[in-house]
Amino acid sequence: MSTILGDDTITAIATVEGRGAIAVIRISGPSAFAIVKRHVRQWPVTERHATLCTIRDHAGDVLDEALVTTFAGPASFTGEDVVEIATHGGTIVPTLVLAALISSGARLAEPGEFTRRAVLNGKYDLVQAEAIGDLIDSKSRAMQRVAVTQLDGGLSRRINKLREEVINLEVLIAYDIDFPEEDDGPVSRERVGAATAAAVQSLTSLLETAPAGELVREGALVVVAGAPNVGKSSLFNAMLGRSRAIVTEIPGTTRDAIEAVLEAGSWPIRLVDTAGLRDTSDVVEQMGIEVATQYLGSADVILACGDTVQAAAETAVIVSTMSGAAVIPVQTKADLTEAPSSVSAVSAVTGEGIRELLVSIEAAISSRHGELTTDSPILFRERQRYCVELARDELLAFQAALASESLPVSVAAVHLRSAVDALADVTGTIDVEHVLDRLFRTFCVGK
Ligand SMILES: Nc1nc2c(ncn2[C@@H]2O[C@H](COP(=O)(O)OP(=O)(O)OP(=O)(O)O)[C@@H](O)[C@H]2O)c(=O)[nH]1
Ligand SMILES: [Mg+2]
Repeated sequence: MSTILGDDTITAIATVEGRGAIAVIRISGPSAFAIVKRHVRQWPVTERHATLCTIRDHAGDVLDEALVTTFAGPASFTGEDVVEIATHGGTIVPTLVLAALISSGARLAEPGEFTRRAVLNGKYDLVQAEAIGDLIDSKSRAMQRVAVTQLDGGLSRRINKLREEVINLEVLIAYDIDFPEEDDGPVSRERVGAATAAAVQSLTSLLETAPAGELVREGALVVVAGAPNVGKSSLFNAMLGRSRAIVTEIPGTTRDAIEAVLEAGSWPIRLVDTAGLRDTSDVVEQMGIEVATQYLGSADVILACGDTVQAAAETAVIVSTMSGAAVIPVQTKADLTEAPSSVSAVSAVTGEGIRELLVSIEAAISSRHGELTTDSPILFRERQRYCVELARDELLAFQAALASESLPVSVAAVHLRSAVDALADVTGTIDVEHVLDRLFRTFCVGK
């Protein structure tokens, strides 16, 4: 693998700004070692070993005692020479060290530029680079799990395998094109048809993972709904484990929708508390109800609250007419009644039934979207889904041309090349020689 070196050396503070124990300044590029050497008296002798060093500015004034670690390219994050300097935290020290490196010739990195160089140097593919962003942006355990799997190359391997499947198809076709005189040669139409159908199927099953990916990213929308004063905000707070929404004994307390993120088993959820549904002349309350109605329309799960079994069931019927969501009737204030109920009974006061409700929510989401398997690859970004969909459409076009015999095979094969390209776009791999290599290796035509 040849390393593409950026012609300049970039640097940035890699940790979040503010008060903290340490900050890490990263520098990458052909002059990284030379630049850092100007500011470090005892240059670290052993690569990849953190060495305590004194960092100085141009005037020789001490800036900090810091741990310096060197990574010679290509065995580094970016593939270039990299140095990481772990200074004391806060704002001043890391900024002074950064300024010293810049004054010695480094350039302040653009956002994502370290990862960009890592991709250009083949250390990561595009999916993995996206996974780094997703890992950092993770808002739930589920998202973190998906991102770690993608970073490990799970989705990339699946994509590469699919691409190979299509390339194998191209190989079959190429044989047909090269040796048309062998009428019923080793490659029958049936064989091509079966291989195409199998590839379409593989792409379709991968596409089916996209909704789960979107759900992990966005969180399933779970809306707490019901008449005023039934205890929706109290339930919302009890599920979150903190007082987020205002609770009073006055009906009509909640006016706006309040959102919070939490996890129900394996799914991340966006839990929303809404204004109580009723006919009212209060303009602000009406607007709140309007907002609640919109949330109900796009909900995955609705908790239909009522302070009796009967009321919860009635609420469930009403919200079912307003939404296609899974509806769970929830009897609130269960501590005030003794009668066992057939619906989920919860108490915000005693905490009774809250855990069970979360289990029911998880089951409702899974029954709508399938079990979440974060350890197997899923399409997690719109860009990935778009490329895979494009690849499948091209294969379907090829399949149709093959079935109708409307086009010469050599022309129909253009769709296969487009499918391969679309899959290569997912991981950022462009490899046009691949099919030729494979053709000669597999068929040994001795040509
Ligand atoms: N005993 C008991 N009282 C509850 C429970 N949940 C809520 N309450 C009381 O019921 C009243 C209304 O609670 P809220 O949580 O504000 O009800 P809400 O449905 O959000 O009301 P609006 O926002 O006005 O629609 C308050 O006085 C709460 O203390 C519960 O589980 N047990
Ligand atoms: Mg409320």
